[in-house]
Amino acid sequence: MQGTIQQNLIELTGKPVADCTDQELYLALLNLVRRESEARRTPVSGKKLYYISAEFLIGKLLSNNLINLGLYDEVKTCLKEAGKSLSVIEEVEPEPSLGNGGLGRLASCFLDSLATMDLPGDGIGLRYHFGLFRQDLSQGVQQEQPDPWLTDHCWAEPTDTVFPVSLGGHPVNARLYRLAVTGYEGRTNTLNLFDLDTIDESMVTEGIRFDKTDIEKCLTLFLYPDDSDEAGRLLRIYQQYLMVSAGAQLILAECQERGSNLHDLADYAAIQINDTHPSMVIPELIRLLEEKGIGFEEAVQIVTDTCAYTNHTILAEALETWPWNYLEKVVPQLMPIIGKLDDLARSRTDDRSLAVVDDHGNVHMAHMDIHFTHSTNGVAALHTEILKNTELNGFYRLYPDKFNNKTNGITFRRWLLECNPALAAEIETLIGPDFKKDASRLEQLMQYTDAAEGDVVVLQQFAQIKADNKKALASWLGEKGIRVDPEAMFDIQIKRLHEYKRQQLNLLYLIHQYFEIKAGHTPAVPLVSIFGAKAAPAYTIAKDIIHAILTLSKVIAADPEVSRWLQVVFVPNYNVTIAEKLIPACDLSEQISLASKEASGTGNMKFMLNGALTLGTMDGANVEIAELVGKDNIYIFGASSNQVIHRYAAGDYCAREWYEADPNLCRAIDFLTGPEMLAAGRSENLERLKNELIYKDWFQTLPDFNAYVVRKDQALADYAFDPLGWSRRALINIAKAGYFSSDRTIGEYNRDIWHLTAQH
Ligand code: 26Y
Repeated sequence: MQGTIQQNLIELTGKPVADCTDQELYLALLNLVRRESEARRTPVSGKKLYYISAEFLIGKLLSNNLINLGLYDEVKTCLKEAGKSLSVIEEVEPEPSLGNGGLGRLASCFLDSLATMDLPGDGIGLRYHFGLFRQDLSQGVQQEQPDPWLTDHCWAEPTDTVFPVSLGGHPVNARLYRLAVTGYEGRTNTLNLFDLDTIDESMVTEGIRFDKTDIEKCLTLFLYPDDSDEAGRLLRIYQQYLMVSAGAQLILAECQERGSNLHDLADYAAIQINDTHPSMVIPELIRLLEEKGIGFEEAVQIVTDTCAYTNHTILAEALETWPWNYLEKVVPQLMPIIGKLDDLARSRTDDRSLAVVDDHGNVHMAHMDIHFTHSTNGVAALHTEILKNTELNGFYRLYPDKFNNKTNGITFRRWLLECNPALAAEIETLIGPDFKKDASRLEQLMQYTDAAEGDVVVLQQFAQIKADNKKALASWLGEKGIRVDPEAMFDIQIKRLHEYKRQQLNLLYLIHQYFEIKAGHTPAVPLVSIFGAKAAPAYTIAKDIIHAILTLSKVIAADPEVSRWLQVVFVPNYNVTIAEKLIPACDLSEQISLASKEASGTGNMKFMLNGALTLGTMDGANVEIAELVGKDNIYIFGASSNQVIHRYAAGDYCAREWYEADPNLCRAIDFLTGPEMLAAGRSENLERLKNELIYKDWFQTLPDFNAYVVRKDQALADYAFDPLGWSRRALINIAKAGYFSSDRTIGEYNRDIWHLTAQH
């Protein structure tokens, strides 16, 4: 950068920093970051990765980019000297909600690591105008509102590049928008987002309703528009095809420019398919290669060599299948190719359950991925084993060499340096700065935990940082009218609302605790239980769970006898920005999915890195966390994945029996429709949830209830009676978190699948 930050800001705004508004400073900083990140763009030679994903949950970018470009400290100081504050200026920046959860955030962490490691790797996705939705809880139930982020000044910049895409036989133009992805002391890559010029935001009325049939006007308004009707499902296929067709054209154009003759595409491009949402890129690439004169069989080989697939779930309902006639409406040009791929797949195996098109005419996107890419990976060790041994066992037997594990990771730049600067500074004081680029160095912190007591002064220092972060969170909540006691234990469950993640188990514990307090059995320490979660708009039970938590929160707040000991907080509109405030302030991290159902989880990693202890089941990456920290430094409970899988196979799970056999459980469930709850909430929602738990409970909450209560009470007692021991165990968690850096994950993808060379 030429000149000082101050000189640059004066040049960009035309006035002294002290005279600028926050809006003006935000814009100036955005432009400064753009200039600096452009300077770090270098032409790519050879192979480049394209990470195609329906979601990129990027979060706010200003601070992140300033950190990565090495400008953060200087900017902060310069602003401070002029009486300005970077965190206040950041409030001006809207958070793009271009994702809904783990998969989208993972994609963003990966882009950060790629650029940091000087690897050429770009994202391909869609430029949704209103992202997912903004969650409003003011009426005691979730209501969805549009969440606009495309202000006049935003990070994604339009280009003159457009690609023709045929949607249902009708031509449209996909315009390319580019967003710079800066690496920490690394190269600048690009997130490519496609959109149509014809989108009409004014179509959206009454929350997030719009006419789903006017494709050219509505296509990219929202991520995952409600697919409870046919128009919604068709719209999702239209979205996916816009993304992959424009993306495939971009990839081929770039590779040809870099010297590819397309026969050698796999030497110029690696394409990672993030779950099944971009799977149509396979037939689309084949179609485009055929158009350029390459024969079908060779095209299939080229695409197989170029593409790889990541699976993020074993939930049957999340494995996409599309009826043949839907696809025929949206992408008639792909149908002959999908038909030929089906023939080819059938020629490789007699097992009909592995077909691309099943006997009912449904196209199985994951099956197409596994047959016609060279790599299929799960996202945590346990998840990959379950894929190989059960869900995808037939495929594993057919293609054992394609299967591999890539345990997820998170970028430590955002999830430590940015969100918890005090902790990062303390770590740097103790072990130096190298952990920022080599997370395995965190292991050096183990020296301060060695003795039974650990290094008391250091542990107290860490405890103080946690206490300060909790105060900061309490004051942020206070501004929203929510008063919490920062001396209490902060227990946090933040993630999408889904029955398998079992927010309802946490809810039942809180009701149980309510009864115990009423009976004079107060907990070892006051507890603040914090939730954040969005429910899919058409997911009734998920919305009922939100309603029940909100109602319980009201009941407790109105009861001084209980609220001295227990507070329940539901933070509305949970997003990346809010996660960055909550995670550094957490004592106990809730990772309580039904074992075998959470592919990995990545919030669990963010919490441990920030010195929280985990209360969790042996599921997803919790298993690897437990292995690393040891069983004394994590609270594990509940049925194992094997037990769960057997219970499903036996098909004899009966929730009602558990409900009737356990008086505590019965009392907690009945409370949902007791007079206190009914006075504060809606009977329809509460009754439905109660019935769901007693008569269905598909995700087996009830069998784990008792073990959960015991383990959680143990955690409260340990926290209350052995604070130094708690700090020591928290520090062990930090020291062992290095494995979960997305730099490690990306290194493994590159070693085993992509084979890119670093280029600065
Ligand atoms: C088909 C559809 C509506 C759909 C949309 C989004 C299906 C799935 C998803 C998102 C899935 C997702 O976020 N999966 C999560 O991916 C994380 C990153 O690998 C995992 O850590 C987490 O366990 C998994 O639930």
